[in-house]
This record gives sequence, C-alpha cells and structure tokens, in this order.
Amino acid sequence: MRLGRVVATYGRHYEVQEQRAGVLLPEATALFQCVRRGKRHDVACGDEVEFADGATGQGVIETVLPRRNLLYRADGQREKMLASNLDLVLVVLAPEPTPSEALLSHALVAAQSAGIEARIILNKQDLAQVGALSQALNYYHLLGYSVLEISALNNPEALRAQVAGRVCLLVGQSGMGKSTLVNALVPQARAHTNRISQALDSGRHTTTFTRYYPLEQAHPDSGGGLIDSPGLQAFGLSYLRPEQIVHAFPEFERLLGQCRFANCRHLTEPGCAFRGWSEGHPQRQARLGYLVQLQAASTARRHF
Ligand SMILES: Nc1nc2c(ncn2[C@@H]2O[C@H](COP(=O)(O)OP(=O)(O)O)[C@@H](O)[C@H]2O)c(=O)[nH]1
Ligand SMILES: [Mg+2]
Ligand SMILES: [Zn+2]
Repeated sequence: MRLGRVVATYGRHYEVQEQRAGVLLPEATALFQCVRRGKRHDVACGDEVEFADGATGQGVIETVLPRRNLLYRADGQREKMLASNLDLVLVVLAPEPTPSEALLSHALVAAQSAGIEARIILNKQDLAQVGALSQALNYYHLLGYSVLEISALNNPEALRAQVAGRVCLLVGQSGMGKSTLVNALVPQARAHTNRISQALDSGRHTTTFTRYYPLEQAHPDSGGGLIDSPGLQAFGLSYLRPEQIVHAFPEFERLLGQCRFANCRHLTEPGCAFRGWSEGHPQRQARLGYLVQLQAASTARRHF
C-alpha cells in the first residue's frame, strides 16, 4: 500500500501523487491514475489516501484518511465536495462576466462554516468597470475580509506572497480568471491541464476538473499550492443548520438577541433588529436577503 495525496479529481477518476512524510514525491514517477474501491463517491481533491498500485501508473484508492477540513456545497440533498485540507479559500471576482454577490456571500459562509480562512481576489484590475465592484467590495473589507486587487494578465505576482506555503482553493464563477491566475504562477500548470483535458476527451474548453498545482518554493518542503476548480453558478448550503448560518454573517451576528421575538426569521416580524439595521442600505438589505434565503433552504431540508 502507498500513501498519497489526491491532486486531481475528474468524474470518478482521481490523480494521486505519492508522498512520504507529508512531502510529495517528484511528479515524473509518483503520479497514479486511480479509481475508488467500491465506486464510492467520497474522495475530494486534497485528500490524503492509501492506495494500491497496479500496472503502469494505475491504482485503486483503498482508504481516505481523516481530513483537517472539507469545503463542500449542497443543493437540496445533493452534495458536492470541492476540496479538502485547505489553508485558504480565495473567492475570485471580476467586473466581467457579471459577478454574483450572492455567490460571493455563499462562498464566504461555506468557508467560515468549514473553519477555513477566506479572502477575496478582485481580478481584472485593467478593466475600466472595476471601480464599481471595488467599491461594492469595500463592504466586505469592512467586515474583515482581505480584498486583493489584481490583474492576472498584468500583475499576477501580487498573489504569490499571499499563497506561499499554503494550500489555497480558487473558487468563483466561470470566466473570472482562476485558471489564468494559476497558469501565471505555476509554469507546469498548462501541461497538467492539457493532459487531463485529453483524458476527459471532451473537446470542451471549460475546465470540468479540480486540480492542485504545487507552487515552486525556495525550499521544496515549504509546500503550498493552488487548486483550480470549475466555475460555480450556485453555492447551495442546505447542509447548514439555520442557526449556524447567522454566525457567518458578522454584521448580523452582532445583532443576535436584539429582535423582539426570539425565533424571529427576519422576514415580516415586527421589531426585527436585522431589518431595522438594514433599512435604507441596499447592500445591507442584499446581505440580509442572502441570509434569509440560506436559512429558508436549510429549513426546507430535513436535518437528522
Ligand atoms: N482583461 C483581463 N482579462 C483577464 C484577466 N484574467 C483573466 N482574463 C480573461 O478572462 C477570461 C476567463 O479567464 P479564465 O482564467 O479561463 O477564467 P476561469 O473560468 O475563472 O478559470 C479569459 O479570456 C482570460 O484571458 C485580467 O486580469 N484582465
Ligand atoms: Mg478555469
Ligand atoms: Zn429579526
């Protein structure tokens, strides 16, 4: 049995890189194309696994080792793992295509509930329309989230200092520049992407797989890298319990207990502190809308 890290997930196929003492072995000889024993659906990019190797770089994942954390989403009862054992979630936004503030808020809630630090990357600084988005993101800056303004095309290096030595997942809508950022910081990324695209044999240009790209470091042991993921259109969080969600909204969490009714859903109840604080502030109202929407989706799902 060998020990490895899942560095790519595509469909029910996994690319596993062997590791010893927590350090990935050189790609040239340590990459294995694996399937999961018993066709189970419980492997995420970033997982540490035990696998049995077969012929010519093939393998079977036997055991998924305990995770430090797991970022996942759920729409209704359908759950989808994004990545595990993360140090940082980077939510990538850009002025075009039209960014979704709901998706941003959901991603921040997901990271917080998983106990993972989240930061915001505002990409495409070179575009003129970036000013309005930058202003909108000031709200999140004031909530305590780091916002890094960057252009993947002109100054990608600013990101390197933020990610050095850490395992970072890039999430966001399609077209925001996640893959461009990865390709700018990791020279070998394109080769891996092409290889997996060919394995998928789809002829599509969108990335439909998640892959970890180690960053080259001054010290090989310092680790860290970027995980590129497919574009998200929605980030359902129905697995959260209604009372968990408010803790991922810092501006509303501090108002807890101030509504007239202890079981206030912040919809139409009189004396609602959340609505009172939001009235006349479109951005606060939008955020309250996301909170209420997440709570409704959570209540609609049965928790056991
Ligand atoms: N103007 C501009 N375009 C960018 C920048 N970063 C990425 N793009 C473009 O945005 C498009 C989508 O980028 P991609 O990396 O595929 O986005 P992804 O879907 O998030 O992986 C591509 O045409 C990129 O060339 C940037 O900083 N400025
Ligand atoms: Mg991409
Ligand atoms: Zn209320």
